[in-house]
Amino acid sequence: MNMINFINNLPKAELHLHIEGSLEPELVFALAKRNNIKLKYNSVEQLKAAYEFDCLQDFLDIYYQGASVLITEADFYDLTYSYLQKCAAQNIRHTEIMFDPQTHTERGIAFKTVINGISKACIDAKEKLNISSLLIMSYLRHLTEEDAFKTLEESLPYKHLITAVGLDSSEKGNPPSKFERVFKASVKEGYIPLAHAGEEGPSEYIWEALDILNIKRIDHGNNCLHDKNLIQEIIKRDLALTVCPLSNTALQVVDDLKNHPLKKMMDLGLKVTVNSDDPAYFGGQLNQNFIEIQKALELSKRQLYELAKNSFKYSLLSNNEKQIYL
Ligand code: ES4
Ligand code: ZN
Repeated sequence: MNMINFINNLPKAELHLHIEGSLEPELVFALAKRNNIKLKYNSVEQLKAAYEFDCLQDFLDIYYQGASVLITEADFYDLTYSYLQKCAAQNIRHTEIMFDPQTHTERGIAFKTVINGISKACIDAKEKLNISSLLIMSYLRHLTEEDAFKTLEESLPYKHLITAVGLDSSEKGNPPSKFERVFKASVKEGYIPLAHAGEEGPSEYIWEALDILNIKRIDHGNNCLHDKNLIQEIIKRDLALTVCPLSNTALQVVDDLKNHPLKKMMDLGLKVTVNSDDPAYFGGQLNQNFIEIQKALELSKRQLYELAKNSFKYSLLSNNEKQIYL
């Protein structure tokens, strides 16, 4: 079987996906029309032309703008169901979806509107597409800890729908230690702690995410490679890295896929998964990430299988649920 078919047929889980980052330009325009919102861009092509980024902040500015067309529960439902349909077409069997409530509550959209739309789409996708989903509520790290506490409070009536908390947005200058107390409170409520760390931020931020937030999985984690002791600690704790190849080149975290550290990470004994991060902005869904990184690094079928297996092994599913796939 050729590589592309092999990748397409591999059963996979996606563990690092921002639902707002799956918002395709076509849907931006459709929702703007439905909600009578005037966009700065005249066409899908014009909007797509703005997707050129020098760094994470460049991208975030456009990403928050894009999300402003999401108003009603139906908008969040359509966004999420459309992502899950794409999952079905790629043989993605399980997904752990991040959402940024503050991106919406800051604009006056109720927490309930966001969570109900997203979770109803997940329930329908389980029934109609046989894809399971878990939700990760991500705090925006450029906002204050107090703001994150407010979000935690708002989430409590919907606790049964949320598995984990995450930490995303502008990393530099916003270290994990800023969120020590809100993560402690989140864990007390039963949420599993996760965080973006070491995407643009230094290895010290990964140490903080481990030692202060006690995270159970590392989103990105690229910059652990500068610190041998940190690598050993991540291996010792058996924490997986959710690596996002096309995100890394789009945001210039890595200059070229041929220089991507994914294979080096695997060779060092780190547990790696492949993910799309914000597929509508970074040029490819999950399978495209697999296809391009396979080609750039000449990954073997055994390595691809390992990556796909890790995606289930390091998911937040219960051991019983995981057994179906391992
Ligand atoms: C993100 Cl790629 C990335 N990094 C940090 N925060 C984010 N939010 C959405 N995508
Ligand atoms: Zn991310």
